Amino acid sequence: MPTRTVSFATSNEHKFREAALILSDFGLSVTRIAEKGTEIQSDNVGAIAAFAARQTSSALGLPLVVEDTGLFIDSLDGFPGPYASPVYKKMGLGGVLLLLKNESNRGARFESGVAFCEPEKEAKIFVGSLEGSIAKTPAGVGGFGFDPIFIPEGSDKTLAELSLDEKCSLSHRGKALGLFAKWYLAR
Ligand code: ITT
Repeated sequence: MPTRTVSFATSNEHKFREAALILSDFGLSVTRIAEKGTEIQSDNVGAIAAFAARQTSSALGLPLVVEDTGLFIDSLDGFPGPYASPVYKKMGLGGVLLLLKNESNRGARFESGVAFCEPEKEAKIFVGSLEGSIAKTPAGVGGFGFDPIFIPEGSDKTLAELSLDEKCSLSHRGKALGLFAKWYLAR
């Protein structure tokens, strides 16, 4: 039974659902704030989340969490990295698969940066990553974003073929939010 509530700022409903599931395992319930602050340009997902968390927390006068995810593809020198959102919207999964056509090195990783911030204070940052590879073709209907083409290391299924519980138990987001929850509860 959740005993404490955390505010989570995101424009992404899927991300919110995953965050709520992950944090409920720690007895934390989550309230969504649909407005998330400015996404600065940086290679560092923790720094991106921290800037938005500090800005939104101070604007609303509320302690809150922001999470930023990047997808880093080895053979593309880390592209799209933190620019996963515009790349997903403009190119889609098909565009990314086309960039990797005939590429044998399909290694990739998701990185999640979680930032907790209280108004006018410095953000506290937690990071988690998930190593894996880019599939040759999309598979699965679960999850969101790049899940249908991302195969976690040690698996033969894409993230979109896993249940939400299975995805969250191994994901970049699950790891980073797990670190946040432990710290938050121990404060
Ligand atoms: P907020 O910044 O408002 O939270 P967003 O959708 O812009 O929402 P991100 O910048 O963190 O979130 O993520 C960028 C994109 O990366 C996102 O739109 C998805 O397409 C993709 N993405 C993020 N997390 C993912 C995940 O767990 N699995 C697959 N794709 C993901």
